[in-house]
Amino acid sequence: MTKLSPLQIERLKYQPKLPSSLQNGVNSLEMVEGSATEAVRDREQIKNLFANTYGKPTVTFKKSSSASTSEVRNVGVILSGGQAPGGHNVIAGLYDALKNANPANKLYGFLGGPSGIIDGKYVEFDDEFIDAYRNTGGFDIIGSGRTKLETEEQFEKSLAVCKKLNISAVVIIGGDDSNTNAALLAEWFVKHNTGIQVIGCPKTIDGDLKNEQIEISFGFDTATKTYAELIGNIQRDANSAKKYWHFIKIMGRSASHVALEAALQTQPNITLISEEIQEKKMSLASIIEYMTDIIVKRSDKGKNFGIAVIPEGLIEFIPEMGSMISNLNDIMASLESDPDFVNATTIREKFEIVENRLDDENAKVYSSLPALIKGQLLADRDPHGNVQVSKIETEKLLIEMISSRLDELKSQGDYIGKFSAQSHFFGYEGRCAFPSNFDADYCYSLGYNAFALINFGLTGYLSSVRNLTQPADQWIAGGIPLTMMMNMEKRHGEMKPVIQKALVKLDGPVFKRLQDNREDWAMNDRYLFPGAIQYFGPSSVCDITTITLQLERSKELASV
Ligand code: FBP
Repeated sequence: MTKLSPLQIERLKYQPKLPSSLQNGVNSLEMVEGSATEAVRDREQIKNLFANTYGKPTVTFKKSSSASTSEVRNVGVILSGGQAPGGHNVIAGLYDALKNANPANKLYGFLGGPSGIIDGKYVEFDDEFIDAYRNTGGFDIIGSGRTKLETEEQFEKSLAVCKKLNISAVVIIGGDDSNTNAALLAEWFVKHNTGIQVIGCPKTIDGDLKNEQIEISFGFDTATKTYAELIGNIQRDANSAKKYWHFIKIMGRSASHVALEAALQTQPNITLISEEIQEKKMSLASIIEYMTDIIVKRSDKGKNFGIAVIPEGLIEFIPEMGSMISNLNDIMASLESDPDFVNATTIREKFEIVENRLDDENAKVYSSLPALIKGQLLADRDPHGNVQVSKIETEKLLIEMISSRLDELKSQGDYIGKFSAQSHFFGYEGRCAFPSNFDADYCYSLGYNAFALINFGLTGYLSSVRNLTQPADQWIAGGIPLTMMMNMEKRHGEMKPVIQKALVKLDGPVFKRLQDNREDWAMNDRYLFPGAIQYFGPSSVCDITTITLQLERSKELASV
């Protein structure tokens, strides 16, 4: 028998909370339709591409006094993209709702992400299987993957697998790219009269799959609390030893929500926010100046230590870097099939070939970088054509450049301090933590609600649970048409329909909290030590959501 940790044993007993509307099961629900919807941008193009699923209304669920019966349904579920705490609970909620609706219903899990539905690799869930994973972190129940579901051949293969298993609905648990896949698959299934529905669930620790209808993606709560615990621990160490500057890169592929939230929970000396850097058009040199200035001023006060939080996606937001990376992305495909590049015997030869292919200004930027970073920028793109920013050691780039700048200042007599830096990257540490109570409840509700959407015959919808800063029984369950969140963006050099990413709003209350405090936090050590996530104890400690969600929701409520 598998040995379980004491916390694992306790968490298996946790009963996640549901919105009151869902508490009597999906057969006792009424669906209320909102008005027809439109895409966020590029409406005509999105409408043409999604002729069968575009413009549907938002929906919410209400408890109904009468109970209906529900026909037998087989459903397939896919975990897609990066791990996020709570994924297992989405599946557990889906399973419980489906069995509650009709015990003859079956739930299949496709293995290894979207490729599972294409290749027909699956498992069938039963009580024992699901019970072993309740309230646990990770995606290991069925695994995940980043295959992009978009070709005719992939759709046909998926259809054949669904037909074989008599599956009439597929739930895709993923981020913006994976839910774009969900929208494409939903449209294809309707267009080909397959009768198969597709429902998405908003997942990503990055917190960038959100909009007016989706308050937050699941996993953000647990991941940010985990990083905040680690940053807090390092702050205590730094404040004890008083000899290191810690440069901490925090995950979040593009938007800086994770770094911002972790910073608000811990109050480090420096926090960079990519969106601000882009907005102010700050060059790499000006970022170095900004950070160096704080380091020198702290040193003048006898503080040769500190904490700098750096968002993972920073490099793409620095204007000259972003332009160079986008140029590099466009030439990557041709480079990969270029014999000179492929057969180059030294990395320096590769750098030279790249510099010759890039536009002049971009070539200058590329050649100015340390070899370590130049090499990392050539690593494989992800299946969506993005640079894998988690592999680019921006924290080390900053340390190296700041060190050189401090040496210059020292030689001019403008700095007499000591700079000794440690680099960290917190990302994978937070993606599979035991879900916080918030994520355990939210995920279970999202999964449960996904089956309600299926039961009402909807397709091309994202499971939505709102009013999240209130106790769970007051949460509002419903669905949002996926096309409502879409616009056209360039991917692999081509314009494609994609779900719009939510970046940090520089005029929003969350960034403002940092802006109002950062000068104070830079010089005075206002470190907070959040400690580990608490699963048991007073609700004010265990069930509390992120500062981001609280500030965004209170602004939203104030404007109603
Ligand atoms: P998703 O958007 O798929 O949830 O993944 C987000 C993320 O965790 C990013 O924060 C990070 O840049 C990336 O995944 C890392 O991907 P990988 O797991 O492939 O290394």
